[in-house]
Amino acid sequence: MKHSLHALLTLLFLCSSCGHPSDGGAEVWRFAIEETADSVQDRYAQAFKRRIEERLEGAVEVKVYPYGALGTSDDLTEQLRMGSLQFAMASPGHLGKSIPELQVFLLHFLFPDEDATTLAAVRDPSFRAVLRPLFQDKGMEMLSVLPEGWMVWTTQKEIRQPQDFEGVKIRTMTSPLLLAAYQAYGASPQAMPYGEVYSALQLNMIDAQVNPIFAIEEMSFFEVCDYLIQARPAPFMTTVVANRDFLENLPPATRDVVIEVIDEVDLEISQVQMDLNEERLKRMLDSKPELVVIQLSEEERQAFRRLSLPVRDLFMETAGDYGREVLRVLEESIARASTK
Ligand code: 6CS
Repeated sequence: MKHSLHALLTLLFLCSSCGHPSDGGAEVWRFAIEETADSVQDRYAQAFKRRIEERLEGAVEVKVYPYGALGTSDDLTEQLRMGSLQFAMASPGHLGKSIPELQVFLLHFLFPDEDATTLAAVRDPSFRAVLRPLFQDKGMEMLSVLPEGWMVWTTQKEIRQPQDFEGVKIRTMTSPLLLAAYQAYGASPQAMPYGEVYSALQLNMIDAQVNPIFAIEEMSFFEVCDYLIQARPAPFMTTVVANRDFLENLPPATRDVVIEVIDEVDLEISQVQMDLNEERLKRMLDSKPELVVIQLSEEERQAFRRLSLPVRDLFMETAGDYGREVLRVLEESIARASTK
């Protein structure tokens, strides 16, 4: 209800011309991201903007809205569905509340260690095909799936085994499966929007949170923690989405340009993402050398992996037959990608 009101007010505020030029100037396409300037999502959206504007020769201007400008991730999804945004990033960590099958991306120890294999699996046409109807049913078109780097725990204490999580209040994104994932380790997870995490850590309302390295730096979470724990439970994933009616109603040649540009940006972004994560880790350690970085050993990871397996059953229960199919196709895509 609160989100609907927020979306409606934003729609009225933004949508005086709903993307169409009123003065013969460029048509405006609005692209909202769930992260701040110079994040992985921002680099993606800026590359999309540059190429679209160039390719469509000034007929279109892409406006990129960073996190906070238009509300939380849930607000962005709602605005996209209502048509006040044409493009947005929508992460399964939040979108899984309304599309439970997407929580497949949140399962721990499902994706392989090799980034290239994960990338090939999420690009596999059969996996994309099984995901697409889930978005279409909600008025969206899924254009891409994007890994943004391994999830890292930021904590106040050393965590090497599940018992160390006992009593730790860890913030997760808002999809319910994430609560189950951390409850399985014995932690006390709490879901909240991205924008509230820093102050919750600062005020000791939570002790820990989980995000990829670049995000820990961009949101300054490292300032309010002592440890970065690299257990590689799952990569952070997002999806790039468009309003379905908007995309369907584009002239075919323009729609082809959008698809071409998405393919091109997809190819560039994996290296950008890896570089950003590496660079931001250095930056954090330069500004806070006492930060302790711990890489769990394979044996230590196995203890978490064992506890994570029953959460797959919970996923299958809550995501139903179609969710089981999504998991099956993803596992096949991972297996295919691993043999390449
Ligand atoms: O933790 C979150 O809520 C957010 N984390 C990242 C890296 N991107 C967007 C998402 O909303």
